[in-house]
Amino acid sequence: SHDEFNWDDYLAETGSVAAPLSCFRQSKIPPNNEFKVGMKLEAHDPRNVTSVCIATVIGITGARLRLRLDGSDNKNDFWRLVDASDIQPIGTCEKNGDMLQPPLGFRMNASSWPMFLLRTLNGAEMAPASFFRKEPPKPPRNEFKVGMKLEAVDKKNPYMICPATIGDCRGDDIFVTFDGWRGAFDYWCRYDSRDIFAVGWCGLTGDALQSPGNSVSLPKSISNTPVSPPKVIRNSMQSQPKPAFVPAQRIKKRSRGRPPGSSTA
Ligand code: MLY
Repeated sequence: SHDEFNWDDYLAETGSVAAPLSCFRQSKIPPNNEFKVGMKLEAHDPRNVTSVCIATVIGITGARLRLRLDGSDNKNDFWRLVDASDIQPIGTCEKNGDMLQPPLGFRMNASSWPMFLLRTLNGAEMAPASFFRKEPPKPPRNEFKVGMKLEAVDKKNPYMICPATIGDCRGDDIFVTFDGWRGAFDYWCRYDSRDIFAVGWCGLTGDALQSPGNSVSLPKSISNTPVSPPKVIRNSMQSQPKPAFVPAQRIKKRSRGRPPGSSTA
């Protein structure tokens, strides 16, 4: 329909190019997602990655699973592709001679873990091994270029996948900037991150791609003046064309990206 986000129109309007498929560590055709809500699996605890825990599928979105660690709270859900390397069928850990661990912030006394584990697995529906897909290989090198468009997970709202632009490249690191959000959600990551996708990914998986934000970098006094037609505003800090859409009602404090190497929470 008329107001839905359309990549072809947007690329034309912004005079930009989509990052080629070969840039991404993603399968060319998104993997099928056969998991069902309620199924259990093993997952590395994102907050303590050496621990392998039991996780339950809480939701399904495109090729991703919304996961919650058994014994954890509902504030630390995380999302994983069905071909992620850090999820596996139940039994894998034991087969490797390792022990399943309670999640960080286990809500009971540590001494109750063995019994909790028995109970949580008793009668559980375990995701079959065939549902897990092999992680795609890394592209041999960082082929991203500044200005290329992509679809990226908003790490502050990880259920959201949004139109984004490569803002900078340094070695194996890329700066992902979110179109129309004036830097507030931007982040550095490696070129082979599993949280970035080629233009068209959401269209293929059935994920809801967010629309760009409507923030442009004009002071309110100017942007509220009814001038027509709206122009594409170039933000000199990001050298990124901004969508022409709506003037900013939602001007936020600028948060600049951290340089690669400096670790973030
Ligand atoms: N509730 C939040 C959501 C922001 C999402 C930004 N992403 C899509 C880049 C807000 O409106 O601030």
